Amino acid sequence: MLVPKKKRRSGATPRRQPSADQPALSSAEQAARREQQRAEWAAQKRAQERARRSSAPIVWSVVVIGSLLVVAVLGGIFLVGSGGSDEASPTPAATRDARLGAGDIAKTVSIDANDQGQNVNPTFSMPTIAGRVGEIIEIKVNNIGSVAHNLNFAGLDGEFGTRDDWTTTPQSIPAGVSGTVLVKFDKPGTYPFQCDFHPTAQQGNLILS
Ligand SMILES: [Cu+2]
Repeated sequence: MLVPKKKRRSGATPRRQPSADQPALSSAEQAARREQQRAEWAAQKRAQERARRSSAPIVWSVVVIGSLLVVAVLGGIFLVGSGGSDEASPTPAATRDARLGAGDIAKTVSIDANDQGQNVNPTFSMPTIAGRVGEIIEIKVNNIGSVAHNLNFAGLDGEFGTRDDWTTTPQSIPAGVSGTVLVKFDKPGTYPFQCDFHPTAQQGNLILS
């Protein structure tokens, strides 16, 4: 059987070209050879098709994994850019209040905010803090409870929720996380603080002499 040339798959070239010094083949031999070649091309095409199909899921997996990696990397950059992950810094750095002036921290006090693990009886472990007038006091608030807490000073006006409050960073400390607030008062006195989420139960005083 003769296969017209134009019906052959474009781009496919016979593997064996008869060379000039080979004896001429009979038409039956030529036909047999063409038939064999055609079968080879068909087999080749099927093999390519199989390879393409079996590699498609792999290609998609690579694309999906690659996309996830890009998202993860960008997420990491975003976290670092927005102040670092919890691992890097359990206590986020507070923006320094201009009222603190240029002085150094004179004293650091650590307080636990607790709620018995059940949002019950919210307390500060140390409701009374003593200090000196004019010194910068750093108060670290460790939330060992089950819900968000914070620590907020009423400030010079003695009222909570006003502009002269001194509040932890973050303003809402999630369970298991620590926050920090720096305070400085230039007059002796008793300065009340509270947790804004439990203002009637969770209170304390800073007493400056
Ligand atoms: Cu609280």
